[in-house]
Amino acid sequence: MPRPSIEDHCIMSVEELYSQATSVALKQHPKQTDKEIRYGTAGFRTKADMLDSIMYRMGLLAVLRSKIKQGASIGVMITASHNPQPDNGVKLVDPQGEMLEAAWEAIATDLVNVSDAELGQKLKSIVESKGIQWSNPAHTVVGRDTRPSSPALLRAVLDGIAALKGEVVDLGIVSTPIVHYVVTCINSNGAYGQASEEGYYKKLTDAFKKLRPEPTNGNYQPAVKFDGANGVGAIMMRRFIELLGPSLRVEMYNESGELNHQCGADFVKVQQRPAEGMTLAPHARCVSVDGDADRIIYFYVDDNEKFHMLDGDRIATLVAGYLRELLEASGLQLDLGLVQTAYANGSSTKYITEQLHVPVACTPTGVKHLHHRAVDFDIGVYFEANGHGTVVFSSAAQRKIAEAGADPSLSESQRAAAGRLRDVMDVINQTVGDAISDMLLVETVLHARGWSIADWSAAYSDLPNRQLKVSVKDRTVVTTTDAERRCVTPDGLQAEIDTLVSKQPQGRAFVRPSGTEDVVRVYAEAETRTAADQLAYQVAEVLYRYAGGVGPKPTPPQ
Ligand code: 16G
Ligand code: MG
Repeated sequence: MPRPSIEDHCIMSVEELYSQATSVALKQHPKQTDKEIRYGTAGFRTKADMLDSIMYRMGLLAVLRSKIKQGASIGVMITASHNPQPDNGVKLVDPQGEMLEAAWEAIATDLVNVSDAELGQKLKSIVESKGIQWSNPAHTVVGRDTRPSSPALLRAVLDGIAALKGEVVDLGIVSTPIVHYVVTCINSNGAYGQASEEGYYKKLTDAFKKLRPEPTNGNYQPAVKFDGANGVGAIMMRRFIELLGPSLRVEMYNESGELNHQCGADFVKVQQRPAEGMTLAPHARCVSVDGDADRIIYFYVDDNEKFHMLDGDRIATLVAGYLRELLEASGLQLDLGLVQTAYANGSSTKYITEQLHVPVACTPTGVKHLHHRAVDFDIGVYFEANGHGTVVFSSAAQRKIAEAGADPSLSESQRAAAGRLRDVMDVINQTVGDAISDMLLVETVLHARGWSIADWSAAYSDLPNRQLKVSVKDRTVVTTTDAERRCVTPDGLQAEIDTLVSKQPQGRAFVRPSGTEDVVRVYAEAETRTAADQLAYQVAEVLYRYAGGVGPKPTPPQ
């Protein structure tokens, strides 16, 4: 559509803007289906050819969201993360770089589901019910992943922003964490860093290089094999390689084939095998990121070609253990904690609480839950087992760390530890899980410890575990409590699970309805592979009976 001029802005009334938004929808971005779609934990996500009208409306919504936040920048990321290439999606980023506020998820759902003819009316009712000041400015920051469908969907978002006369910064092809970073920088007036893609690379790599004047240390070798999932992570990594120089040698794989196909963090985690297309070597550190580079999994093969995976739990324990050490060495009194979900391997929880003495909190699945809990600590480390996570520092903690680095009353070694903590903080993208920032953080800790990947893996042994899914008539009949570790309904199901679990040494199991698929998930772990498989099957079987299973019954492990 032709972009309205400044004069239009002055003369068009709000009512005219609502009707303009409706007419652009009708003419250029008509609604494609009457099937309801919901803004879920990862925003809207579906087949790319069903998304044009949704993208347009999310452009409209980003403008309203910015206005209600007094003109603060709002991010719009076009991506479907680890989903197959034909999918796409969109999510909004709030002013501090956090996920969209829950109440606005419902507004987003409402806005994309009304008919084109009712669109103007819907906008009006959002503006009026939320008391949005129309005279406030609106700023947005837009990014997209490498999917072939993304440029056309971007145009729809831009049309939505233009229809309500919002300003836009288009970052082009970037990772999801870069959008979160830039939004945070703009809204903090640069306090978090320089508000550009280049500013992001520079902040992370400068801090990383400072932390390792010598690239080698003990068993640590500065080389990784990087699986870019054929996506934006590979493009970003090319830029990192230029800036990292000899401090870290990165061998690139999966840069330009079909997105996420037989590679990437989700493939490695779910299939429990190396990404395809990589040349493996015994004990070489391999890193897989997902399609929008906000998740990371490490893995390696040993001398017997056995596959070993180091997932989000491993990263969380490695990082939390190191931060605790730096806190002790600096004498800083800050409260450090780790946030996990029920999926965290029992061995990781035991290791971090009993051996490293870091307290652990558990929240329901979904990044926003972990993030919210993590900010209750002075320093909160949070990771999902699937490799999404980061570390957040309270503003008081950041101030104390900075002051301690220059405090003459502290010993030289205390000041050095505080200075290190400050540089470690700069390697971390605190705004959201960030695959490449997390990788630099892991490399920093392994280097500091002089550890090879096998040394890291030897810290503790994971309990064998198994995940299954069960289809039921209505998955909402399964409700949970205690951070999804126990189920409340259907009546009697939890008692059956308790009985099954009590028969397995180190047994643990839970069931929860998926937030992204029409299934109920089962997780079980136990002392042996056979016991874990058996327990998962037994729990799936009682779940099928109690929750109205449909389709094939769970089958016993072979
Ligand atoms: C979403 C969540 C992810 C969670 C997954 C669980 C975000 C950004 N993403 O992808 O954190 O692990 O859902 O899926 O929050 P499930 O409910 O189907 O098991
Ligand atoms: Mg992702």
